[in-house]
Amino acid sequence: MIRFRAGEGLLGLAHADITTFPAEAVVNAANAHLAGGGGVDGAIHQAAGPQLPPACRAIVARRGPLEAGEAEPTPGFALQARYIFHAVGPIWRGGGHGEPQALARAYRSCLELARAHGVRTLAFPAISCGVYGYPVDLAAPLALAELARGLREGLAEEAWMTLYSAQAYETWLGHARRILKD
Ligand code: AR6
Repeated sequence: MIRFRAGEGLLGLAHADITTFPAEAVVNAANAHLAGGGGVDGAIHQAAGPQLPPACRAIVARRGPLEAGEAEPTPGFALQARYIFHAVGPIWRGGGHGEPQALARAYRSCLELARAHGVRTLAFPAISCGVYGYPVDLAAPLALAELARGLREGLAEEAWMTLYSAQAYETWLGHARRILKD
């Protein structure tokens, strides 16, 4: 676990499972219909319990499917976290279809939800870096820069990247050491 400073805020990296991470809000790498799935989405649904799917369905019924870059909140239900911010990342299609902008927006949308809901600490998975195929060496610097920018603006106090594998943690750490200050 390591922390970097970003203005008044802290940007942390942890080799951890997001479902048990002690943050006020955890971010889910969801799909447009908030329909659940595999990866971190499956793990969060499993841990949050049976109240989560109806809450997700109600959101999509109210506003329609989410575009890449958007995020919507639900309660955390059985999670320790008070909220789940369901963010939809872009599907990687080679990088020339607005993927970087959409990925940056996904992180930004969650920081703005944190601000709106009085959440000071939130934890992110590596959005789009699994099934959606975003190359991690491109996603990591972009995500870290976007989080640092939001923290410097005071949108939240602490943002954590929870990396599920030791290899992912090392990759993100390498990028963080290059672009952030301890
Ligand atoms: N904690 C933290 N990170 C995790 C965990 C966990 N418990 N489990 C997996 N990861 P993915 P995407 C990492 O595929 O690429 C779903 O089916 C994982 O190693 O979960 O945005 C949705 O329903 C990877 O680095 O999300 C969508 O349809 C990262 O989380 C689609 O997949 C994200 O991988 C979204 O794809």
